[in-house]
Amino acid sequence: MRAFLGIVSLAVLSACQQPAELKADQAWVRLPAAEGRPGAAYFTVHGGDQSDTLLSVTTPAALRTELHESMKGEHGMMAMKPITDVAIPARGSLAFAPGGKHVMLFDLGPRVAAGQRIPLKLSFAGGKTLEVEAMVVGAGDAAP
Ligand SMILES: [Cu+2]
Repeated sequence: MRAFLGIVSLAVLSACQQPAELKADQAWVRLPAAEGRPGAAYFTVHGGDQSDTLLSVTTPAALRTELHESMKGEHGMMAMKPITDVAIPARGSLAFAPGGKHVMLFDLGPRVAAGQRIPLKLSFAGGKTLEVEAMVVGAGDAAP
């Protein structure tokens, strides 16, 4: 009986202490409607056991990137502004999605096309970097 209880409490303990790992998924990139305009990258970050801060997202497919947030500006027009130091809550998740936070991809390489996958590198204040493959979709295509 004691052995049985021991096993049960061990199982409960390990369920509570399951470590959460910082990771990112559901990454995709929308190409610009016109050549020379920036594209946009979206993804979801899942926090680890400790909160962290997303500092930058880069890709070899674009010369320059910026973290942005879209919001309703004056007269109901959508506007966007650069953001820095995006907080990722411990064990929480944060989505970069159309109409909200996104990564602007400036000077996309001319060979980047719909249907491809391009790597995104996410850098965090805690020192960790994550690389995810982003599905590339055309300007008018639905989110994958
Ligand atoms: Cu933007």
